[in-house]
Amino acid sequence: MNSNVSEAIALLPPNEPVHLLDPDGTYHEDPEHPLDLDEAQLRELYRLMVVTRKVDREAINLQRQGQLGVYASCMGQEAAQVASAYALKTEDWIFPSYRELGAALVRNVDAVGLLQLYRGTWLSDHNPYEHNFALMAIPIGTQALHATGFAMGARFDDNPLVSMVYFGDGGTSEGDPHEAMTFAGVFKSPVVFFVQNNQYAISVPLDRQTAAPTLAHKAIGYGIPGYRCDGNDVLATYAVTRRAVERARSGEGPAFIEALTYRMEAHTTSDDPTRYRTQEELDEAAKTDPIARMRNFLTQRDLYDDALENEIEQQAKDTATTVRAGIYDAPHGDPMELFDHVYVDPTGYFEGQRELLAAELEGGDA
Ligand SMILES: Cc1ncc(C[n+]2csc(CCOP(=O)(O)OP(=O)(O)O)c2C)c(N)n1
Repeated sequence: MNSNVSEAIALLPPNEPVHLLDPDGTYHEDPEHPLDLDEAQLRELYRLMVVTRKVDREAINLQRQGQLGVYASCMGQEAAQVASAYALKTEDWIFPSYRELGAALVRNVDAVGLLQLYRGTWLSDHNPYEHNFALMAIPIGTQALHATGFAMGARFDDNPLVSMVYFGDGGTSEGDPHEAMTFAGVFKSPVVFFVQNNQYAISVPLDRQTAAPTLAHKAIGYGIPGYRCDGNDVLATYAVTRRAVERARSGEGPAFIEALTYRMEAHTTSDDPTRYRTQEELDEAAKTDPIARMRNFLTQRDLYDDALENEIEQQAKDTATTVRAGIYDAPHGDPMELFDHVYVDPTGYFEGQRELLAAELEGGDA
């Protein structure tokens, strides 16, 4: 076989996504994806998913009570997010979209800070350098460029970090990820493109998003290997991501991972999903719930009991209570702060805008 052809074939994703855990918790050995997690880590993955779901629900409730302007739930995507973030080292960087609460909690990003952005009380949500976790990106796919550039800079500095960027199935149609992947492929940037294929981009289903056989097949066009995993399987997602991350770290270049999952909630709290998907579809998706699956696995291995359940439930409740206390009626801050961290040397036009807002606030018109 011509070597170009065999090289190209090596970039193609497997026919079936990597899957290690059945919904009833049965675990399938896969020599290519060995489980290098001890008992404490297995419990930790479960705990992180439970806490994520609890805080996610609290955020939806807060939005319903008028405390958040909007919120984008990650319900159903906990395994994809928690496992992929967990597969990184703490020195690695994460570049999230607006839906990555689960990844943020792996990095101990304060959920109160994160949700301030959705409340509109604070200009950003946290200090990225404290957690190696960039700010949430609302414009689709822009963070792919940031992650790629950041990874490239680290390589120039001989810093062995890897950056991982999250975007959705819809994001794969945008120009920014395309540019980022083109660049990363050519220059072998140590970046992992982690795509949560949650089946919808707002109301647009996957079959209207792309004519590619799978999203992971797109990677070959950039000279990047494409991988696929069952994104509701926390162990498969961890194993696939871990390999891709270590491959990138060792200088072999970027990777593209398509994690197959399902967005159980609305796109955001402003969306009405009953207009584009059926209850039957939702019921079917609920059978693949990532949290129940991991609980079944832990139970089968005698790693789960009432004491653990109570401990995790209590922790999840406590975190949700802290979030509620921190967000409820949180003061809105000084609108003039909007201008504080934009430029080191502000432009004249920018200064003009600052003065305009100050005058409006003074006049009581704003
Ligand atoms: C550049 C840009 N275009 C359009 C939008 C409006 N928008 C917000 S979310 C979204 C769909 C994104 O879907 P996907 O990438 O699959 O991610 P998901 O929301 O499902 O996680 C769109 C089009 C935006 N935020 N930014």
